[in-house]
Amino acid sequence: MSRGKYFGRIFFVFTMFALLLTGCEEPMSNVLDPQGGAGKEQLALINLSVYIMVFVCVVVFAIYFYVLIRFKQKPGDNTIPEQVEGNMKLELLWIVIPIILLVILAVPTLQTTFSLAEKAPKEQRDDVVKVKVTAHQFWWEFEYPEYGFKTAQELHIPTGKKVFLELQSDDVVHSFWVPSLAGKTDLVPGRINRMKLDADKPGTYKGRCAELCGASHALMNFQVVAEKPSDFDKWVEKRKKPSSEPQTVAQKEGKKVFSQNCMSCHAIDGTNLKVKGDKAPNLTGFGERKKVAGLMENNEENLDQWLKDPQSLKPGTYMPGFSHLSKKDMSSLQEYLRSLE
Ligand SMILES: [Cu+2]
Repeated sequence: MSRGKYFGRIFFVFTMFALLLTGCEEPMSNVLDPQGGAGKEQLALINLSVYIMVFVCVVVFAIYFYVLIRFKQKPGDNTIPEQVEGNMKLELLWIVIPIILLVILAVPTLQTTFSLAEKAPKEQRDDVVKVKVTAHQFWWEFEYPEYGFKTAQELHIPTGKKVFLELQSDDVVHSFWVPSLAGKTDLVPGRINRMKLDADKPGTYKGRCAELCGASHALMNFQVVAEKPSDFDKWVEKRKKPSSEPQTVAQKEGKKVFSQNCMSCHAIDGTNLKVKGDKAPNLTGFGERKKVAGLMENNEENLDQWLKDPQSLKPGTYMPGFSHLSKKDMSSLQEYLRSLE
């Protein structure tokens, strides 16, 4: 192969990689553009390790090329250059320098790791929000112990406040990851892990499961909705006193269909429905959620498809399909779900 062709091929491969990487970047989902304090602290660690690596590479390659040129064998010269094996000074130098570099890396890494996994303060504080996160195959449950309610698939947080998360799993190992806000933390059955995060600006940030956990691992997405503290407080009030009672005839019918088909797994707060399922996402305020099943835009078509054939959208989900419902029951059920605020 000619040299030109060879470099042409390498150039092609790298261009393809670059294109692939640009495809990875989604808005509001970028580790290198953190939108909160925790993400910034973690980016500082990434940067520190990159600077150290670049420094090591530059020094090693500079010495390498110097030696390559300086000690190149000259024509007719068969003498062996001075040998340095067993040289105490040199040996010490290349043991001590890496140790110093590792210490420079280790101290801030350990500090940040422990500080971001801190326990939440016991007392209730104005600048702190506590959330218990439970991962299930394949959905996320968010409980606000201080406010006394649970929600699913959408984690609401106030901007500028510290959010202390307690993470646990209901089944297998999952990993909680919101690229724009903070690095991953595993959720391990039988264990509680902790992490802190915060958002500077209001926005909807993408979250996902980052540990292979089953057939729909790649579909186990969630949203982090960061709001101004005043908007967050309004949301909390609404969740505490949700409007879950049906108004129209169709909605009333829908509530009946819900109580006969969905209630053993799903709960809706603020109704007179006695049994409160907690095997599946709490649906209080479902009409205001951005996504159906944490996955698709919350519109009529997607909700219809999800209720009729969830397996086709999230393989392995425990949600059964309800395609056997009559057309009328299905449409009133959907009307009721969409009315929940
Ligand atoms: Cu998972």
